[in-house]
Amino acid sequence: MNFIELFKTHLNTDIKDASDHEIYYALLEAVKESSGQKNRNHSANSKKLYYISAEFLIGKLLSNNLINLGVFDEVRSYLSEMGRDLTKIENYEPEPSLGNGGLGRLAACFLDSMATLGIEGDGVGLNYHYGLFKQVFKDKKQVETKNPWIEKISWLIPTDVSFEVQFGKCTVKSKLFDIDVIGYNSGVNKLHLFDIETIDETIVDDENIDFDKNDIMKNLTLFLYPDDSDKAGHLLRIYQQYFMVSNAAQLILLECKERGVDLNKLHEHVTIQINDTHPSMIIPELVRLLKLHNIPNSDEIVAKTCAYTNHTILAEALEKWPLKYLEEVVPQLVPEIKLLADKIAQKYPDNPALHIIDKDNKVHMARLDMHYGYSVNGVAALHTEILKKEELKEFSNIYPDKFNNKTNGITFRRWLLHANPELTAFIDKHGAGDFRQDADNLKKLATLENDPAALADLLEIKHLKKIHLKEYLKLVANINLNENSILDIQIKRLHEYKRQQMNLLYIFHKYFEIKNGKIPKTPITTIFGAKAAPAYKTAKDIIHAILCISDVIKNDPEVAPYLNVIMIENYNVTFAEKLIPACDISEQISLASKEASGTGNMKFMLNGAITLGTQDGANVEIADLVGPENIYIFGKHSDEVIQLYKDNNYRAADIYINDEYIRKLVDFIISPQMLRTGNVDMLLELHSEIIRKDYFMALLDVHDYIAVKEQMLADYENREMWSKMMIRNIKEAGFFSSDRTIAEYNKDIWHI
Ligand code: 26Q
Repeated sequence: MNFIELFKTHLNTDIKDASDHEIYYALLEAVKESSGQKNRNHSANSKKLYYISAEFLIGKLLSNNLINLGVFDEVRSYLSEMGRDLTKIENYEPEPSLGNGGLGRLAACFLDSMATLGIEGDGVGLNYHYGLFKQVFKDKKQVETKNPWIEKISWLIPTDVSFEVQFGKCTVKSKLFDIDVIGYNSGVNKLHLFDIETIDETIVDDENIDFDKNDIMKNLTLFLYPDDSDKAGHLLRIYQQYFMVSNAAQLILLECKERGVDLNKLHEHVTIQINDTHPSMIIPELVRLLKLHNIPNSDEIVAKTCAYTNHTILAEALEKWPLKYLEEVVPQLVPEIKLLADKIAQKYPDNPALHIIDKDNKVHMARLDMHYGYSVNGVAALHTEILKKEELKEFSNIYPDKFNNKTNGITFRRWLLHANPELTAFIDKHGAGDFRQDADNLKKLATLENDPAALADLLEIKHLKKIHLKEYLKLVANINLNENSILDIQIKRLHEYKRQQMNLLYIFHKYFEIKNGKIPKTPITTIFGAKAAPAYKTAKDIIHAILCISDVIKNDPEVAPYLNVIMIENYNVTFAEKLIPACDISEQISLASKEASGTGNMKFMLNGAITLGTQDGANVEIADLVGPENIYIFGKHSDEVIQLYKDNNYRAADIYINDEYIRKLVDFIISPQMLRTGNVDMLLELHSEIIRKDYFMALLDVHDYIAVKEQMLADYENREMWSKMMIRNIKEAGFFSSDRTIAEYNKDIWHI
C-alpha cells in the first residue's frame, strides 16, 4: 500500500470533512505504521551503539519523518490538491521540549545521521512529561510554567519493557516508551525514553513549576533539570540520572542476552557514548551489574565499552556530586565508585587532580569518565585543544591516545531540506544534486559567484523566507516583522558567556545614533530567543533589560521606524526552523575559549546568513573554510582571554571608569527611559554586575564588536558583494553535516 492509501485508512472520515488536527493524527499514525514496517538497522553478530543522553531536543517530527521516508513531496501535493496546507497541519504538532539547547539538539541530529548511515545505534534517555519549562513573559520578566507535550496520540510507542530501579529509600518500576528514528532513505533506529508508571502530573499547577521535589514516586520524570539551586533539586538530579543509566544498563544487558553475547566480551558487541557527564553513573552501574553476573575484571571491560564527550569548559558546569548525596540516593553504587576511585588514588597518590573523589568527598564525574572510558572527545578543534592544553591537561598527559576531536555537525534533512525547501530547490537547480548523499558536493556552487542571475535568486529566496517568518510570527505571537529590514539574530540559551548583554549594549549604541540623527540606510531588526535557567539571576536580569529596551524603542517614534528589538517567547526548535532561513546576521559572540562549539552557527551558515563572531568554538573552523573576507571576526583571541583569567587581570570597573563611551552605554541600563518601563532592582543589579564583575568580559570586546558590526551593516548595502558572501558560506557548509561527524565517530571510536 502506498503512503497516501495508508494515510486514508487512518483517517476515519472523508478528507473534505476532516479537520487539520485529524489529518495530523492520521499522518502520524501512517508514519508510525510505515516505519514499523521498515527494517531496523541491524545485522547479525554486529556491534551496537547506545547514545545515552539526558537530553534529546528532537523538535517536531512529522515533516522530518515524511522527508526521511521519501514521501514528503507526494503528501504535500496530495494535501494541496485536497485544498489543505501541510504547513498549517504541522502547527498542530506539539514540540517535545526534551532539552536545553546545543547538547540536546546535537543528540537529535546524531540520531538522524546514525539512522541515515545505517549505523545500529539507539538513543537512551528520559520521558520528561513537562520537558524543560515553558517560558512566559510577565511584566517583562521570565516566568516558568510546565510545558506538556504528550497527547493521547503521539510519537511515543509504549513497550512491555520494564525494569526495577533501586534507590536508598524506595524501588521504582520503569516503563519504556520508544520513538522510531527514521533514517533518510535508510533503516530505522530507536530512541528509548524511560518513564515511571506512578508519575503524577497533578502535583504541578498552571502558574509555575513548584512541586514537592522529595516525592520521587510522583515527580521523577516530570521535568528536565528542575531548579537545582537547593539540596532537594540536586538530589532529584541524581535520582533522574541514576534512573536513566540503571535502565540503560539493564536494557543493554537484556539485549546482549537476547543476542547471546558473552558478557566477558561486552566491548566487542556494545559501545556506549556518554553525552556529557549526566549519564556518567552508567560506569559504576555496569560494573556492579557485571559483577552480579559473575564477570571478572568488570571495570576493565566497562573501560573498553564507554566513551565520553565533553561539551563544556566552564568549570562550574563540570558535575561533582557530594558522596553524601550519592549515599542517600544510590547507596548500592557508592562501594563501586569507591573501588574505582581507590584504584586511581593508589596509582597516582601524589596527584590529587587525577583523583575521582576529592578531599571534600566530592565525586568528579568527568574524571570517572576519563579513567574508565576509552575515548574522550571535544566538540570542535579549538575546544579539544583547550581541553588538552588547559582544563584536562593532567588527563591528556597520562592518556594522550584517548583524546580526540569530533567537530559537531547538524542534519541537513531538518536544517536545509525541511526548514528551507526554496534554498534546497535552488541548490538542486544549480547542480549540486547529490549533496544529500555527500554534502561536500555543495562546493560545486562555487561557480555561482559569477552568475548574477543566480545571486539575485539567492537574495530573492532570503526575502521570501523573511516574508514566511513575518507570517509565522504574526500567527503564533502577534509580532509585526518588517520583512524589508536587516535580520540580526541571536538565538541560544541565555548565559553571560554567550554575551547577549554585549548585544544589548550595541542596541543602546544604535539607539543613540538614531536619536542623534544618524539613520540606518536599511532598518534593522534584532531578534533574541533565549531561556534562562530558573535560578540564574543575572541571566533573568538580561532578559528583562532586553524586553525593556524593546519597549523603549517601540514607543519612540524617532527610533521605531529604523530599529526593532524582538524577544521571542519560549524559543524552541520550531522557531529556530523559521528564524534561521530568514537571517542575515548570525550572532556568535561568546567570549573566546568559552563556547565549546556552537551548532546554531552552522545552521545559519548553511542558510546563507553571515557570521558575526569571535574566534571561538566552531566559528574558528567556519572562518578557516570561508576565508576572512566572508565572515566578520572580532574580539580578543582565546589565548589572551585564558591569560587574563590566569593572571586575574581583568577589571571591568577600570574600563567603565576610563572609557566615557562605554560608561554611557552601561549607564543606559539605569537611564530614566529604561527605569520608566522596567524593574528598578533588576536593572540596578544588572548595571552593577557588569561594572563590578563582568565575568565574561563584555566590556573587553564591546568596542571591537560595535566597529565590526557597523562595517557589516555598511557591507549589507552592497547587495552583490553580500550575495557572494552568502554563496561562499553555503558552499562551504558541507563539512558541518552531522553525517560527516557521525562517520568520524564511527571510524575513530565506535567501529560499528
Ligand atoms: C550541569 C549541572 C547541573 C545542572 C545542569 C547542568 C548542565 C545542563 C545542561 C550542564 C550543561 C548542559 C548543556 C550544555 C550544552 O548544551 N552545551 C553545548 O553543547 C553543544 C553541543 O556540543 C555545543 O555546541 C555548545 O557550544 C555547548 O555549549
